[in-house]
Formats: sequence, C-alpha cells, structure tokens
Amino acid sequence: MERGIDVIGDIHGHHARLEALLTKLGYERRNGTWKHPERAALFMGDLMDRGPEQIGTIDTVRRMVDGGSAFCLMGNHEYNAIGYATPKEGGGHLRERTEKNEHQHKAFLAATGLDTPLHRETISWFQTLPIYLNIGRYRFAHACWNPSNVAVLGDGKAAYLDGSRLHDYFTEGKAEYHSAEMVLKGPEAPLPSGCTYFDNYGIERDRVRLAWWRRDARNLREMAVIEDVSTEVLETLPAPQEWIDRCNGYLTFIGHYWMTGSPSLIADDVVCVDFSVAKDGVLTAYRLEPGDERADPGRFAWV
Ligand SMILES: [Mn+2]
Repeated sequence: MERGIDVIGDIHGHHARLEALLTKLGYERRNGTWKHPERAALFMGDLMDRGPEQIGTIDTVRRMVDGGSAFCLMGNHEYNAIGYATPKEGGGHLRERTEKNEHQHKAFLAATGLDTPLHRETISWFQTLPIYLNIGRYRFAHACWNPSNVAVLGDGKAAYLDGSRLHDYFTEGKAEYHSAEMVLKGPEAPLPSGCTYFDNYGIERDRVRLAWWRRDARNLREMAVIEDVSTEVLETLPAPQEWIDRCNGYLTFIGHYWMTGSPSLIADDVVCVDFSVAKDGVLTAYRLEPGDERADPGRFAWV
C-alpha cells in the first residue's frame, strides 16, 4: 500500500453527507469525479437502501472507482439487491420478493424502478464489487473476516461473485451461500425461545448479531450486538467461541454494525467505520496511513 486510504462506512443513500465527508477529507470534484491528490477512498459497501439519494450516491462512488480514486466493497444490501433482481430457475428470484424483503429495499426500487434498464444496469455493477479485499497487512470485509469462509469465496486477496453460478451464493446448503452470508452479514446466534427484539426496520428478530471482535466476552450478552433485548437470560449463555477472530497481525476493517455515538475503536486490531448515518448518526472515515500497525482512535473523521 503506497497511498493513504480513507476507509468510508455505510452510506445508505446519504449523498449530501458523502459529499461533505469527501470535502472534509480533502477530495475535490473535477469533471464530475471526486479525487484526492495523494489518497484513495475505500468504501465498505451498503451504498444504498434507506436514504434519500440512491442514484446520486451510487453514481458518485462508481465514478471514483472508474477513475481510479476509490475501491468499493460489496455490502449485504448490494448482495441482497443482486438476489432480489435475479430470476431463479423454476420461477421466483434468488432472493424472494416478499413483503419484508421489498420493504428493506423500497428506497432503492423507487429510484431505479423494478426490472427496468437502470435497475438491471445498476445490479450488474454491484456484481463487479469485491466481497472482500486484502491489501498488505490490511483486511477489508463488510461484516466479518472469517478465514474459512474467505477461503471458500476467493484466494484470500480478493473475492468476486462468480456470475456463471450465481444461484450457489443464494442457495441454502451451498458453501458459497453460507460464506457470503458470513462475510457480508457476520455471525449470528439464536436467542432463547420467546426472547425477541425489533431491528432498525421494525422487524421482529429471534437471533442476535455477534461481536466477533470481543475476544474477552464472558457470555452471550457481552457478545451480542444489541441494545434493547431482555438481557438477563443472555448473561447465562456462553459466548460462542468459534467466531472469535484472531487477527494474526492484520488490521481488519468492517462496516455494517450500526455503532452509535462518536466514532471510536471497537478493538485494537478491528476498526468499524459504520456509525449509523442512516439512523441519526454520522458518516465516518478512517484515515489509514501506509505503515500503520495498530488501530488509532485519532484517525477517524466524520460528518
Ligand atoms: Mn450492512
């Protein structure tokens, strides 16, 4: 890695905030494309769904990627969008067009239309996005770097969906499906029966996301990424150990997790850059410098 990299978290259609962040970071808009004289941006995925400017956000990022001033990873929302758009053999789509799935996806569909040329063209760009990247001692994945799943999806340096067998990535039981779900959505654990909570979309959930970077979690409560669920029962359950990431000298970057408050570190070798711009939070960048070995709380910038 020769250039400094600005690692930018989930945007979810908040284009004005993206432009404000790029400006703050010293990027300038020339001939319609944002560029920095010395640095590159790396977007952690989840460009879309939820927010007010779906097309503007995608267009800005895409121009930066095409112009060589940015990388962009796939997030779970782009992955879901690919499944939602892709017909399945025998009828239906790789991601079912249920009311719940449509609800999570409605801002994007309102902007592109369903099965329109713009929709299809945008989805085909999503399909070109890497599922993860490894650059030198730095690893980038939307939700989780899990070595066995990383190995299923690619060569450990980069992974892309294989368009000739897309259905494998959306079919329960296929290694590609479970690996893509792990890297893009992270590990989850079921809650005890009767224990549920409501997520950001108001959908009732009976599983919790696991904070796989908390190596010292003593129980499921301490490892659950959740605020408002009855916690006592979770304190009696063990923290699942199989997902705990031993980062092995790498610095790992993720988005995805709807962190709250001012950007801060979640571990000394795992950096989350999602601080919930789509839920009254901030759009966040981490200004990675060549040679950085440990995470540094002074590297965050946000708007
Ligand atoms: Mn996400």
